Amino acid sequence: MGTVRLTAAQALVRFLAAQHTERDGVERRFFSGCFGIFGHGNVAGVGQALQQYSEELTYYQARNEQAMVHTAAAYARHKNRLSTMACTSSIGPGATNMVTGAALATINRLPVLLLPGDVFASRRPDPVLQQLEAPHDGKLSVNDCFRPVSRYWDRIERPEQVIPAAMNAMRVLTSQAETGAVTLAFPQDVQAEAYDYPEEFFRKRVWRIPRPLPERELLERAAAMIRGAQRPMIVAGGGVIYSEATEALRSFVESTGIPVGETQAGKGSLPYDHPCSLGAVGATGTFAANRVAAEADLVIGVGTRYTDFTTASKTAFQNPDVRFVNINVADFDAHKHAGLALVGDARATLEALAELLAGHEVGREYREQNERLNREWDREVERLYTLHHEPVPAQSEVIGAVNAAAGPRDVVVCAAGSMPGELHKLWRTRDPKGYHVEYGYSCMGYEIAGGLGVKMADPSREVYVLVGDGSYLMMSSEIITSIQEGCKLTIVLVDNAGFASIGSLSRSVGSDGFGTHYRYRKGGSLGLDSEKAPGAVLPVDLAKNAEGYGAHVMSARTIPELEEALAEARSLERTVVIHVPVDRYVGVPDYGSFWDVPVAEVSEMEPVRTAREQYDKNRRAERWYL
Ligand SMILES: Cc1ncc(C[n+]2csc(CCOP(=O)(O)OP(=O)(O)O)c2C)c(N)n1
Ligand SMILES: [Mg+2]
Repeated sequence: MGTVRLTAAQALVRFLAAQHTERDGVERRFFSGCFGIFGHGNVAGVGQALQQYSEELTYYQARNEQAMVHTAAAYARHKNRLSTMACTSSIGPGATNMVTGAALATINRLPVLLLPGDVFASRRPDPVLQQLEAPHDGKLSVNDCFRPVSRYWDRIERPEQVIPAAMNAMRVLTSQAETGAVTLAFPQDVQAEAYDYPEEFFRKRVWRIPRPLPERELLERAAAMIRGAQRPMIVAGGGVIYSEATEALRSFVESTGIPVGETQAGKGSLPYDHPCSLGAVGATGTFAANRVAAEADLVIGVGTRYTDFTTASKTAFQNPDVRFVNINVADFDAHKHAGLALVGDARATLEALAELLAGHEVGREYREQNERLNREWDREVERLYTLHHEPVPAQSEVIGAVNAAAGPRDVVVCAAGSMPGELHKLWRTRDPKGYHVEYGYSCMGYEIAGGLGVKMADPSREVYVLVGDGSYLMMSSEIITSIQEGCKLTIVLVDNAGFASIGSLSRSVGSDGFGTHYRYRKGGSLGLDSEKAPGAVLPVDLAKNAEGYGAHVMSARTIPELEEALAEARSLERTVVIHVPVDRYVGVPDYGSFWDVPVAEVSEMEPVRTAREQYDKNRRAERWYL
């Protein structure tokens, strides 16, 4: 085969355009486009290549490099990791802006390809604008920051290195066990250098996404453990959804009667009203799931990393004899809590287990208890949806109104603040892709950028972004991208003049909401929860801000006004922002759960000492699962 003379950047872009994945006989392109913000570190290299091959790989503009990585990660999540986007940045600040996005993608196990520009490989004009000089290390650049937050990291120092770097990038991005951010640091001189690339490099490539199965003997041991358990429960994580295992899970639990608690990434594994659904489990869990978890003698984790929110900091499972069986495509997760490790694809493994368990069912009493808990929980949701709190509503009522306005296939997107915990408990999910809360990194500022990624992944669904005022202030500029690309979002901006979440956490550690209010300084203080006459709330008008970006903006002071605005929003084509004030002090209760946040061991402040005493008591329930 012949060769073709291209720059390193042209070669990489042409390669990306030719990559595909295939699972269950369905094939699709792996890279749906490339986000980028240009500077001297990529305009003449990757930028030129994207222009030259704009028919093969669509270029998207973003406002902020961190945000574009969030958009790519959200896109990949909605596509069950079978497709994603690439992101190109200049050198220096453009590159390091992507580090947070990389961490988010890697922690959530979502594939994104990052192409930060890098300083000259030749080093001739050093130090170039924005170059970090390290007296002790000639090879170091700011892009070394990506190493711990990438699943594969490489620096392309010669044009021919594009070939092994690109192939390794694809291996990792398409591996369901390994995937995360992949960073190919791309020196600005090398991007523009030419090489005779083999034609073969650019042929269409289809990366098969397999459905591996654990050994038969391990499956049989797992089946025996399930048969022997009196009170088994399933913890459904994101792996259930990425593997498209929700139907397999449903039939597994319908035949066995085993109830299901869901993690944040796993919410939607069962519809909320399925009789085997206990809803959210763990620190932000329902009383239904948490009661069952406390007594469970066998926990079957499916596609879960068991974060501290899922295990309530290892207090959720209190049965002294509790054992774990973990179905996970990643060996690392399958072995957690000394579980029987079923390393395999969630769907294939559940199907294989179901066969081995044919005819097996949990006891009738246990099944009925769980069905009853499901109904009781839904009554609690209804209560919290209809608090009629005045003069401004509670956040749970806002969730209720948005849930009622959303169609069954529509998607709710969120990431940080008090909203994720409340959504985890209260959102009635009806579709496996209907719930998109980024809670691996819980990154303020993800919400709008992430919502954009979801909308790009599936324009047929309405996307409801629920965002707090704190998160909105951190990063809302992708509203502009959503308008530029005609990707309509319905953004519900929940305003409580600061951090309700951290405010309440602050009170629980004895700190009176210190540093969590958006208020004028008065008497030396920025506002405390107990203060009788704090400084006034800052005169920030977030609705006007959104209007300035070009969004269609509505304000709602009551739930009926919110319902009206949501109804109007459905018929609009442009991104909508609905600004709603809520009462920061009316939260959704915890239901027998704990989250380990250490309280100061010594303090001059009496409330801190009291909080520490309580903390020491609560922490006694933490255990090892060995
Ligand atoms: C980038 C980032 N910085 C800090 C935090 C810690 N944090 C979590 S929630 C929160 C406050 C969020 O405020 P807002 O969006 O208004 O939501 P609310 O707590 O009021 O519901 C903070 C500071 C975080 N999760 N992400
Ligand atoms: Mg807030």
